[in-house]
Amino acid sequence: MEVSELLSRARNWDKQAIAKLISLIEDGVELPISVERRSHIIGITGPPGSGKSTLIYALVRKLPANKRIAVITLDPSSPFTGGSFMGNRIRMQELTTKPNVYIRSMATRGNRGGLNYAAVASLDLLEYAGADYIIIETVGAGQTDTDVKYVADTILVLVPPLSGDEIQALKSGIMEIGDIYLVSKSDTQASESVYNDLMAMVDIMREIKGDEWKPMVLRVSGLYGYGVDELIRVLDERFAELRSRGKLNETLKTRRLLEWRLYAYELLNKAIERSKELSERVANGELTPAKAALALLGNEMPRLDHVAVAVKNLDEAAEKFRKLGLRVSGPITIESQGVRVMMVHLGNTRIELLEPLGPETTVAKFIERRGEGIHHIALEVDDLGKFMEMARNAGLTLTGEPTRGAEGVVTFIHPKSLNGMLLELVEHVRES
Ligand SMILES: Nc1nc2c(ncn2[C@@H]2O[C@H](COP(=O)(O)OP(=O)(O)O)[C@@H](O)[C@H]2O)c(=O)[nH]1
Ligand SMILES: [Mg+2]
Repeated sequence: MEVSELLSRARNWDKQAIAKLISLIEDGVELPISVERRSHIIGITGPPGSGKSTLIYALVRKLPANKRIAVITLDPSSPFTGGSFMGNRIRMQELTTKPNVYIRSMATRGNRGGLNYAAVASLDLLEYAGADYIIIETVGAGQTDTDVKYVADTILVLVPPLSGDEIQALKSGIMEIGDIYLVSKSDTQASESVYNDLMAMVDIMREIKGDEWKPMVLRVSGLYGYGVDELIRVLDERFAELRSRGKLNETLKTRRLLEWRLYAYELLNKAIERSKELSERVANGELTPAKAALALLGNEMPRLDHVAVAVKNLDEAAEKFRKLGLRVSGPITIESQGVRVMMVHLGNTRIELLEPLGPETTVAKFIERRGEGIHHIALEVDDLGKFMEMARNAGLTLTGEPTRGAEGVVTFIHPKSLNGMLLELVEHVRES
């Protein structure tokens, strides 16, 4: 089935279509979706065994049957999908047969933050499919597992009955990110002191963080359903408020950024795995780790920095490239070289458009002599001094000492000494 057909089915909450599309996302396919915020995205985090899955079960059962509910669990031991062998697993799996409930367990692939690219990209799809609630279960095990804050409108942190020391340990990481702290397993005796501890913690944090930060502390028992109605009421109220204050789109921005970052991580990881030759050269000490990292990103030196084209009318030329769907930046004027410049951005290099500032400039004379066309090509080198020395040793003529350009230091190799090619050498100034 075509992606477009699947998408229109997903729009009607066809769970099979949603499942297929998420599998495509997991294969790295980017779906043509533009997101409009509509779902309350609720992150549920807490240490393993704190009762997250059980609470989700209780929540989903109590949410109205006319609401579309999606659950994404990044918990490898999720009882919803058969990952664990606990007694109530069968009962919990029954949720998946409800037509309004879609549950998906996803691999974390060892990524930081518990979330991976596919999980984040799936939010776009689920929102497009009209989910009213999207619940994400992440295993909050430490400081780095907090990416969920970039996608969730509301974060629930579950704190099970713990000793004082254990609570101290929790505070260092996930205790910072909660919107609502839930004392889980509140059917047990030990939960009372946790409640008091959390209230005290929230008071202290509020003093530090100011009034903007007003987390709540509630008691719940997923197992017996205590406090779940109250939690739903609080969640719905909060969502209405976030929506009316325009906060949903702020989360969308941080979500896009996270999705981008996670996709890049995955590409990078794959590239590292594939780069047998590079890794050998690093291991042997042939290539420094830093240079190899640049090479991995397609920035092995020297690289083609740009191809420069002399044009009579810069704006007209730029317009043609824009019409080809390319991004054009500039113009900037470089008096010392007598040109006005725009850059056309390509994958890993650029086309530089040069318009002469006046009839006496070298570019004007070039156009007069040879017409419009390729004027020079530019190589980026990582050590200009060293490269110039190699050029001199090779008998090539440099046009002069390096000068400061817009992006770094540059010099040229004269075309008479290099088969008619004017070769610019540039060393970019990189932020260190
Ligand atoms: N007494 C009690 N036990 C609970 C409650 N919620 C979960 N549990 C138990 O705690 C264990 C871990 O629960 P689970 O929901 O899988 O935790 P998760 O790892 O955070 O998802 C299971 O044995 C549950 O039966 C609760 O509200 N009260
Ligand atoms: Mg769980």
